Amino acid sequence: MSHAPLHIIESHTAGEPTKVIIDGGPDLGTGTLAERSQRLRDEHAWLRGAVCCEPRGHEAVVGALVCAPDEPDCACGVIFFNNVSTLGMCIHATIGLTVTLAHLGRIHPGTHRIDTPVGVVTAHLRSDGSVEVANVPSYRHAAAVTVEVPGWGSVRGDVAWGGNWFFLIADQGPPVAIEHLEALNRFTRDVRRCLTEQGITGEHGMEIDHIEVFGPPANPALADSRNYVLCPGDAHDRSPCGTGTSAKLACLHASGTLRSGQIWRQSGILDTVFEAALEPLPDGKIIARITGHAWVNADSTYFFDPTDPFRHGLA
Ligand code: PYC
Repeated sequence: MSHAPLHIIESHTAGEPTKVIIDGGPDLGTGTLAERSQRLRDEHAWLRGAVCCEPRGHEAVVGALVCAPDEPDCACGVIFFNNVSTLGMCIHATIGLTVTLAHLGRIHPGTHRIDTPVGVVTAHLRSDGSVEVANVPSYRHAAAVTVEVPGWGSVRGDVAWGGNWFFLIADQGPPVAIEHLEALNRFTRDVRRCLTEQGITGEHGMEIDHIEVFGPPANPALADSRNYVLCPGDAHDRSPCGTGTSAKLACLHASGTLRSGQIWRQSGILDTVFEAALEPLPDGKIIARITGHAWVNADSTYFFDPTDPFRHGLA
């Protein structure tokens, strides 16, 4: 099958790539963003192959398909995906999307509502180019859960929702530093496999598909913590992971460690930083506000020559 060309604006947020599909994406019909996201996942796998796999992409890329919103007063709707599936929410890509829409002249500094498969988020584009995203409500689902991981022993972590499901581990496993990427990847993949095997899930049996490990920051004057985040396609997040930072804030709130409005500076494996603060909700959940920068770095047209055997990516 061949397709119309895709118009894509590329950017990175704190080192993590986003490709925003502006034109040429599949028609997903109407319905909520969650319904359309399911349709994209089940019926249009070619898009994630074309955008997030070689030869055009790679496993760390997150795609963001711009759609009509379902909720009123939204600037747009968006469905996030990576090389293996769709994502509920993605904050680095929301920051990338906001900067991309500004680059195209479609939005200006100010606050914009964006419809996503897990609910409406708001993105505040500041005149200095930074973007603050107010995420969907985040919460800690379970504290100090132990999973047995052959070769690594008993690993303890919290289970939390930040727009995706996370298992958050502190001060266990390999050191959180770029020299230990391979070991961190092995450790977190083993943990995720064992969580599934041992029936440890998010609420309502939801799969925990992101694993987040925390260690000390490189420079305590610049960050409070450094993380490594394993994403569902087995790539690690190059940014500090906005949904992972939201999950972290939910845990810090639940343990009484971070107050409303207090700034948490989360650095990622590249030592880039997201600034974050929480706002408590009456039901014990929080709204996490995550601030970061993105830079537009390419404006591309993808062609689908029917004679190209890899036009839909190397699966
Ligand atoms: O920033 O939320 C995020 C994210 C999720 C997966 C990759 N980045």
